[in-house]
Amino acid sequence: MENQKKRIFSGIQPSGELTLGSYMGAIKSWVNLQDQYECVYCIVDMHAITVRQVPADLRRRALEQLAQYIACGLDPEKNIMFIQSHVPQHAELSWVLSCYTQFGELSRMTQFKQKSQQHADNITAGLFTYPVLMAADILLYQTDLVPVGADQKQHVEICRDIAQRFNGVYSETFTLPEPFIPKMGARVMSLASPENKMSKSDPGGCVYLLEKPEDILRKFKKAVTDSEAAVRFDPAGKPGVSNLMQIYAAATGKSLEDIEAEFDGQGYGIFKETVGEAVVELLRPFREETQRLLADKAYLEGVYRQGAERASRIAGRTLSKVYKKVGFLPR
Ligand code: ATP
Ligand code: LTN
Repeated sequence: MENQKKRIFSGIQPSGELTLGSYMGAIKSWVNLQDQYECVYCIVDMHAITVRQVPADLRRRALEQLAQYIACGLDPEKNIMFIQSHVPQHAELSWVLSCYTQFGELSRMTQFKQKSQQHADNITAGLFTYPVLMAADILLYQTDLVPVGADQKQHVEICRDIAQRFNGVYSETFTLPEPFIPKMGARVMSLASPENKMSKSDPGGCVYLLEKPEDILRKFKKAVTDSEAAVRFDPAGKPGVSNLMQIYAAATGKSLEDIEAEFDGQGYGIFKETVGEAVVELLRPFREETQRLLADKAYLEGVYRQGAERASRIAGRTLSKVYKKVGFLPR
């Protein structure tokens, strides 16, 4: 450890534009945690190629995502920010860990089942072993806490299982990480079909962080609700309204009770408009800052180069330990 602070690791795939879901489920916690922890935030481009990507888009999005991390309030001086493919230890540890992971446990991963349905014509070995690479990401940095949305909990759990198994076969090697899932915004649902998670591959139901205010407002106006016309929190009975309440709570810091009181006796029209405006205001400074940062490529390149150097120093130490323990002859 470089110092006494506990360590955080998290990452997002540059496989599409960032959404309000990834902001509320993950990045918002990253920003809040950056002072108390030593944080490592990654752009996981190697995970992104588990489904087919257009090379030029992948490159552009990796840089845009870095700008967006910074625009959301992550300080590149305080945090290590880097691109996964720049630090070769991720692929190297992933191979070793794949030899300590059971076929059966990977077969149970919900994300694999979902993605292999969505990409039925291209179910690759990489899609299957995705959680092993994610475990390598986390374990290389002796991570204590992994801030993610609720959908990633299962992947953090398998990472713990792999680490525990490895520690048990050899000796204490990896810190066991805990997931950190926010209370509000852990699972932002689609505005168009609130029984599904808001996902970047569903443009109608999702709000992109860089989207224009008028488009955001239009999506909230069209958000699916129900016929009761009462703003009341009931995720099972009223998924659309409950989702909007959670988004509003996460955007403004208000409690669910306060929100029920605020819209008591009012129709959905004003409610949806108010939530949309709160989101527009939340995202406005972020959009402007991202555009400013993207105009300065040299600065962004400096950030990711320095990030990769700092990351690979830490990752190198863990990988050396692992190679020694499994019995590889030193070069
Ligand atoms: P895809 O839809 O292509 O699977 P995604 O949007 O689910 O992608 P990422 O953008 O890689 O996935 O997710 C990044 C982080 O944001 C993860 O920590 C994930 O848990 C979180 N996240 C993504 N979508 C949501 C959501 N709708 N609600 C809460 N958190 C989310
Ligand atoms: N699987 C995650 C992305 C991811 C990640 C990680 C998250 C890859 N490696 C390590 C936390 C820690 C997802 O968002 N879909």
